[in-house]
Amino acid sequence: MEHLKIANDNYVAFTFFIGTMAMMAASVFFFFELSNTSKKWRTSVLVSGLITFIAAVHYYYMRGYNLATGDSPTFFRYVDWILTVPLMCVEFYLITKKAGAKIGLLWKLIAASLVMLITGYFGETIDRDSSVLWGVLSGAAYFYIVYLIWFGEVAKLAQSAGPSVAKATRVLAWFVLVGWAIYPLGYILGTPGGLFGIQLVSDPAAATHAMDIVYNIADAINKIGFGLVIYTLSRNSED
Ligand SMILES: *C/C=C(C)/C=C/C=C(C)/C=C/C1=C(C)CCCC1(C)C
Repeated sequence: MEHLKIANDNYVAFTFFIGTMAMMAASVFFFFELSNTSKKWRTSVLVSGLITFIAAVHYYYMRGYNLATGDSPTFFRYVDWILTVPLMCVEFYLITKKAGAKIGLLWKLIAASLVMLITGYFGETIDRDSSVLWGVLSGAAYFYIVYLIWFGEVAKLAQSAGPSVAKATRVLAWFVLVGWAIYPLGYILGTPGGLFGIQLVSDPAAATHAMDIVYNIADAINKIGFGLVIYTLSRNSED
């Protein structure tokens, strides 16, 4: 059997390894902290741990797949997102529930995130030739989520949920607006021939590598950072 070695300048493999460890460490942290989290916030912190745990398992596989084949593990990537992004919607629902969030809001967020991810998957795999169209559809669903969180129901409920929930929602809203916007950048980088006439990396292999590095960085920021905001809320909230 051929021995697999990671070249020192293989930043793709490096970010897959560090991503795996970071997701594992974050999961252990969130799970162990559950026992000294107040009852009111326990489900929210548990969901934070589930998000990083699901990602840890996928990163473990993605890292192996990438090392063995040199390819981008698009399939595992999207399976991971399809599970973890709806769980992030659950977090918004849970923290605004005390202010009267209805289950319908959760379904709206989940439906929009599924549209965003399924169209993105089509653009990256099945229908590469129309990646611009799929990217635009995905972007529309993304902006709908941003709208709900910044100006729509989530924003309104957070305002009436007390100062600590309002503050945490504001920080999470920034994650969605800025942190999640890193993903379309990865998509543009990885699209052959570029997107909207933007071609940042012309060599196809280099473009895929750039895309994976961008996605890996975005996942670490968004999954661990998001969880830490919830964790901080669980410690600070006096209401
Ligand atoms: C933990 C994983 C997260 C938070 C993943 C988020 C993914 C996105 C916000 C992806 C968005 C995309 C677009 C807005 C357009 C291009 C296609 C996608 C799927 C990369």
